[in-house]
Amino acid sequence: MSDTAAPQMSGEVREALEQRRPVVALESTIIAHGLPRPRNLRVAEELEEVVRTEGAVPATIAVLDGRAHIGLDKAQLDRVANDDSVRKLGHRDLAPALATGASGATTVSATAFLAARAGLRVFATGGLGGVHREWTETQDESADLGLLARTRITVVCAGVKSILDVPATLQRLETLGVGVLGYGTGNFPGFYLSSSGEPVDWTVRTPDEVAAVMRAQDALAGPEAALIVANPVPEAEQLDPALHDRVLAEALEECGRRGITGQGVTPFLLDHLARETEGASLEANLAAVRGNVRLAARIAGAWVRA
Ligand code: PSU
Ligand code: MN
Repeated sequence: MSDTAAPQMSGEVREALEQRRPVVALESTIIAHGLPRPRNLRVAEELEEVVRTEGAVPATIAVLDGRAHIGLDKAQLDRVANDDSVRKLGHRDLAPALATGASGATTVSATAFLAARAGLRVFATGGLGGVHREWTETQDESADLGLLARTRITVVCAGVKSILDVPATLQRLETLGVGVLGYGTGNFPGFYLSSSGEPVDWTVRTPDEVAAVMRAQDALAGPEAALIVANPVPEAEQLDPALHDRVLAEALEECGRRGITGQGVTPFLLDHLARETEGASLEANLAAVRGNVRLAARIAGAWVRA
């Protein structure tokens, strides 16, 4: 068990880390369970390409046949995108997945955990998980939040998915001591929307400023919490806010009617929105993720130079 429990790092990622070149961790749940086939594989490849164009090395993270991988080759990426047996793994699922030989895509919590332990410091995703709107009945709060409260990694995201209770999620992040920086904005982004309408306390404008905050975090040597860089989707590429609100209300109702709970909630809502907006939510989602991946690569560059 002891050696198979060790993650398999790709040669390219290992070399980049050794030479202190920029590396960006990418999650795989968005590929396996957040985007429709066959687009998902093209997006996975495109995101890796965006990282490379910015001069950094991509490290997509997933578990295959009971082994965690930091950096996937083409065939492995294809499996994550197209293999029906690929499960959704939060960080608590990693041990059973490794022990049983299972395969799974990693959520933000599992990706951040594996990335930080492998020495990666910058991670890009679409939107974080958070507190669901039905929290008082279901207590559904993504494991992303608790894990980020104890993991030193910088996560670039377009806020939290708007299917969530955004103010409650921001409150939880405050309680948990997770720092939030608005990137070029005083508002917390709204995932498909450029703004959630909620304010952020801190605004930064350059990758170097983010790297300076990361350095200060380390120098303070406080609790091992993450840093969230909240990067809005450009207004020209956001989902029409009125359409967003209408379709989301329907999706939440449908989710409740069908009694969908637990890990199934997020994929159901994302899929429902994509269908009901005729793909417009998908385009906004992809625009957000692309922007986050590009910014993460630039932050990773600033970090290794710092
Ligand atoms: N952002 C996206 N699409 C996704 C997710 C985030 O644009 O599919 C995934 C992330 O992996 C996140 C997970 O960690 O959804 C949260 O799921 P849950 O609410 O079940 O914790
Ligand atoms: Mn959940």
